[in-house]
Amino acid sequence: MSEQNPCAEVEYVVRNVGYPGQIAECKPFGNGHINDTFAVVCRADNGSETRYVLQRINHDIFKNPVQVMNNVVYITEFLREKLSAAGQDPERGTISYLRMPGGGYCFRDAIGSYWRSYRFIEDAVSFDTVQCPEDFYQSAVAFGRFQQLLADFDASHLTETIPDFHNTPVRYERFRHAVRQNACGRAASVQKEIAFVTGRTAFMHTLTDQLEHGELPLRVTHNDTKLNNVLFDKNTRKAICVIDLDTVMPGLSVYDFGDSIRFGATTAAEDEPDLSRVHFDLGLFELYAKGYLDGCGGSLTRTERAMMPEGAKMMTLECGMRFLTDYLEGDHYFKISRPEQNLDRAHTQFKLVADMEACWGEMHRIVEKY
Ligand code: ADP
Ligand code: GN1
Ligand code: MG
Repeated sequence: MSEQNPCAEVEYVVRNVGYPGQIAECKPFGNGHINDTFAVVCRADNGSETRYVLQRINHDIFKNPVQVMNNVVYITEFLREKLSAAGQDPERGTISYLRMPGGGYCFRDAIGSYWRSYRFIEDAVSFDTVQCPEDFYQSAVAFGRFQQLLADFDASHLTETIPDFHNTPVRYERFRHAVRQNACGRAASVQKEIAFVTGRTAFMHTLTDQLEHGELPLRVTHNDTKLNNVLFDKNTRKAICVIDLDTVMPGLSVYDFGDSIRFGATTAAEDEPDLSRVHFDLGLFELYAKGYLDGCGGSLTRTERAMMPEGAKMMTLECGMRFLTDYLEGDHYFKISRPEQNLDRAHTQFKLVADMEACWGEMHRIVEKY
């Protein structure tokens, strides 16, 4: 096997993680920005096929993949029990990770990459943009319910897989550092974007201050609540399973709410280059707020509900700042498929922030209704 050839690496892993039967197919899959995902089809002697998701965990980002797997296995086992108790099918409602040779849930290949695998949830789809409002509502209920299911999960079992993940002031410090370093000589060309961020530093402390003062409770949250991290049943089009659990950690409910809004309550894709097509959609904001609160089943405090608009703006601003940071640093964090994609992503997020500011009162009136 050549160490330089990623295909040979994948082939080696597929042959050595202990899948049953013959490997019929293995191809790249999904649109995540972080891990490398493949769909693997295994064929048994009787011809029946079983599909698996195989992922190379991004080791640059997740410094300790074994701890990531401890977290996600703990969480999915907890969810499995809850779903079974509620008379639901845990095989569709959560992820089932495979044990790897050696007994753990991670496989380390010859060049030091970490891999994991889980059963493919059949007849399920995920969406990269909101195609119909009902899907977005469904995803909101799923993330709200996820929050509620984990309400009594003991957070001391969890390792913080990426420290300060949604600590916006810390993210801002890293952004300032990237501007100062100017590693790729790109800072001069993005002065307007840099000014957009620095003009909002006071706002960035809002949620972390409230957490510190005990006004917002620390919960176990998903922290990456994009629409494409929910699977929908192909036939009923109901949201069935929340995936991408690598960043499930202690966090704020408004982070989960807000991250879904920044990705879904918009008229265009996250990387749309034509900003005239990017608008914050207040109707989708309201629909998601309703679905999220329905899913949470009354478990959020009054302050959490009141701070949902702040969560939306914070996650959008923070994500835009992270895309801009990555652009300044040479695109090493988020996967890109074309030059300037991270800059386009930053632009859409800043456009959404500006749109939210323009209807700030309206956003608050909406959440006060519920
Ligand atoms: P990343 O961290 O890179 O975002 P994800 O775990 O979210 O990785 O997986 C990437 C994409 O693969 C998801 O957004 C989803 O579209 C798809 N996907 C992952 N698991 C499944 C599954 N069991 N069934 C169907 N699609 C899946
Ligand atoms: C990444 O892994 P994925 O594609 O679901 C990122 C999120 C960002 C998102 C932006 C671990 O999510 O924090 O909000 O891209 N995940 C990580 O699309 O950094
Ligand atoms: Mg994902």
